[in-house]
Amino acid sequence: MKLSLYEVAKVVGAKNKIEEFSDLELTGTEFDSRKIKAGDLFLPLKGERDGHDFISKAFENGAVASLSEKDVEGHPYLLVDDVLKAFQDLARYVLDKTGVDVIAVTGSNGKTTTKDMIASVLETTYKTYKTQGNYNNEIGLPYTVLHMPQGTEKLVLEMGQDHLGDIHSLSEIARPKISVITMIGESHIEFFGSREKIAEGKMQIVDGMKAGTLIAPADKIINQYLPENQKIVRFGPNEDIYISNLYSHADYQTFDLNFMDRELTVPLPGKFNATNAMLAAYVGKLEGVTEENIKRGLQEDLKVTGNRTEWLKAANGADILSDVYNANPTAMRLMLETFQELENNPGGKKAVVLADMKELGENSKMYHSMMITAIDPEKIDRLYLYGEEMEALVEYAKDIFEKGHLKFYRKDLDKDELDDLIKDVAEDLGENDQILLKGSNSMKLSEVVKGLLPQD
Ligand code: IGM
Repeated sequence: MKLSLYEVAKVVGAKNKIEEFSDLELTGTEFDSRKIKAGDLFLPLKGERDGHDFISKAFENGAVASLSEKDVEGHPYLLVDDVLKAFQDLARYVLDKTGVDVIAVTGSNGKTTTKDMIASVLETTYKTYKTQGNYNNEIGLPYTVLHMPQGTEKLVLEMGQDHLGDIHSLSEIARPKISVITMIGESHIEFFGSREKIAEGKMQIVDGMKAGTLIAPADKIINQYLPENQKIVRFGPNEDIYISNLYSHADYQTFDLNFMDRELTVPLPGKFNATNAMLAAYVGKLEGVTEENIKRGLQEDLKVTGNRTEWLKAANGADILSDVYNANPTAMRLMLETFQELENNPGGKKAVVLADMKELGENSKMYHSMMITAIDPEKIDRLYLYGEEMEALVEYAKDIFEKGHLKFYRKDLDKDELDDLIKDVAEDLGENDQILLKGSNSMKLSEVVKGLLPQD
């Protein structure tokens, strides 16, 4: 949506004299200076490095203004105490101003597929936008809001939780009209301590809702946290909404729903995808989508997010955490931390494959070598590094990994050892192991993942 500098200044409570600058139209917002386009507002967030160090880079790349926690020379800026908070306030403002309907989705597994299915159903009838990739945290959610196209009527937002309270803040920003909890699982139980706490965290999805609808599993664990001022719809056998006559095929499911006349088909494997589709169909009903369109949205038009972080099963049973489509230092560090915190599978070890992060500019080698501070050899049994930039990390990693536990593969003008990497990773991987792969798309780590998956 179109925002002007003065308008944003008001929303974020800019503390500097903005009258010094003339008002101007902002075309977009970015926190990664590599992505800045002419006319954008830059948001210097804290990651591996402090975004404030990149303000001049952002202006070079065409930014017309920046938020900032300190004074900026020679360019329009808005002085605030906390850039992240300002960014979130701005997202809240945009939601108010546009009046878009927000559908929020959380759950341990299946939230991404469910989000995609809901968006696919709504898209048949409304101008719809949804969370891209894994942009489901305190930065990703406001980013999604600020990137929704002009005229969006329905916004489907994924909400992730690493810690108790995360979903509370996200719900306060998003103020959902409909909230969907796909399941109460066990992910990040190491931070939460118990499934109760996970349930409590998920249920905070209603904290920002006025009068709306909560769709939640029949799982008793959430009963103690149910809100009083919302319409509540539970799903499961003999509940408010449920599946019957389910026929599960290798790559599609057919089933009936107690609130629809037609039989439905989803072109995805796994019974849980019938449940995800039921949730999407129900949201469609609530929003006035016809049965015909619901069916079409789930069956013909369904596109599920492929390019994101995903857990996959290797042919030998090992767990693969694949995040092979883009990379920046912050995201790589977060992923390493998350992966290392996971409990090992019984009798299993952990392996990590890291490939070059592209377009990091003149300090690229430094960013790569700094990853050493995010790697704990007590937790990682084998480290595979691949690419010219990653070679900078080898220098440091070889001091902390024993011989044979660190392997380097070249990719430069003269040589590409991708095939050796694929072969070694597959050979070394035990059936109880967990393996993380991360790097920029152009490094083709997707080929390594492919080499581990069951061949069809
Ligand atoms: O984990 S994230 O990717 N995230 C995004 C939002 O949705 C959920 C997932 C993430 C987060 Cl949580 C926070 C930040 Cl601050 C990513 C970032 C992020 O983009 N960090 C970045 C950097 C750091 N540290 S982007 C980036 C850097 C690009 N920058 C280098 C440092 C490029 C650059 C290189 C050289 C130059 O001269 C100028 C720019």
